[in-house]
Amino acid sequence: MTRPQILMPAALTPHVIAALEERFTLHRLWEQDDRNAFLAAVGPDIVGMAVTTLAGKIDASWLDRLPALEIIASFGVGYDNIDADVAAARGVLVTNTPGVLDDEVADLAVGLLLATLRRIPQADRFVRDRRWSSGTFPLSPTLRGRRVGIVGLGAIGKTIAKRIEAFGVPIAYHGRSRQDDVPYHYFDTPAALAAETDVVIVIVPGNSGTRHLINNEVLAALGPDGVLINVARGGVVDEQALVQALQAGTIGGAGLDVFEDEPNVPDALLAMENVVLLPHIGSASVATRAAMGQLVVDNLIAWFDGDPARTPVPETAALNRR
Ligand code: NAP
Ligand code: 8YV
Repeated sequence: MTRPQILMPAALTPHVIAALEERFTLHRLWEQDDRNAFLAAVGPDIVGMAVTTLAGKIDASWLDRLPALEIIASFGVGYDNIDADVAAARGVLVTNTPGVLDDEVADLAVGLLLATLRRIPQADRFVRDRRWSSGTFPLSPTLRGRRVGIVGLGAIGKTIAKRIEAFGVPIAYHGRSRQDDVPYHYFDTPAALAAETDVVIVIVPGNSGTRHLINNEVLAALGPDGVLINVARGGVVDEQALVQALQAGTIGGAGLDVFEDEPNVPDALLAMENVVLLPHIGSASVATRAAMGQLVVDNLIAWFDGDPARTPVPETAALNRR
């Protein structure tokens, strides 16, 4: 029996590569000197792709070169790296890695919130720079007495909310629709949520509907003591407006795991003391990345074994029949 041919544009983890090589013929595009020539040669035989969200957009121009493609298995829950509507129109199933990273990303979001409010990285720099012997570290803002707003009360948003509950502060949320089965107050716009809270945590998907959802108006509503935490996608926040709001003191601080043009971070943010900046590490523990990789492998194996894939994205779920 011929082995299904899988294209990997950019390297996933060694475990994923090894597991896929056991079952499939794996083409490592990133190792090719002439990628166009390589794709022209193997493209017609490719039936599956294993992709990471960090390897550029998989759009119509890719699908044009892969006429036999059946499935794109993506490493990450957010799949803004794939044009899922185009894939659906061409009968290509797309899978992502939901669920297995909820706890890890929620832990990171809460850590980033505390680090931002209590200025933990700044305090660490204070000790390392041997400034402690010349004075005490300035007093920080606090989570005490605050109200926390979550923009995007989905799988990860709810997992964050559970953790915030333990801190004993009130929680509210915004999404496109009210959820009847949650105990948190609902606001129908991000600005209304920001006006009634002192911390806004953003955890929605990145797409055209959420682009710059957090804009000037929302930042102004958050107010001078307000803190923005973004663990979603850089494009969900208008980064220029955020820089201006931080510079003008319109908001008090920000904790950012994601940026509009990763890995490029605006110089203005690097120069600020009231921000904490992370290199998109929400899910980046050894264990969680392994679980995500395994789900990529499981989706491809299930599909080519003739079973439904494990975690299809909604746009292509109707294609998940065998
Ligand atoms: P999810 O379960 O699908 O939840 C998404 C939530 O966003 C839903 O509650 C949805 O509620 C809300 N939403 C969607 N579109 C919206 C809009 N236009 N306006 C307002 N709310 C909207 O997704 P998840 O698993 O929690 O993941 C969320 C996102 O987090 C991912 O897509 C990814 O971009 C990001 N993420 C980042 C990291 C990291 O490393 N920093 C790691 C994992 C995930 P409604 O349908 O009611 O609007
Ligand atoms: C990963 C993520 O950093 O799952 C997501 O949507 O943003 C993160 O878990 C990313 O997928 C790595 O490629």
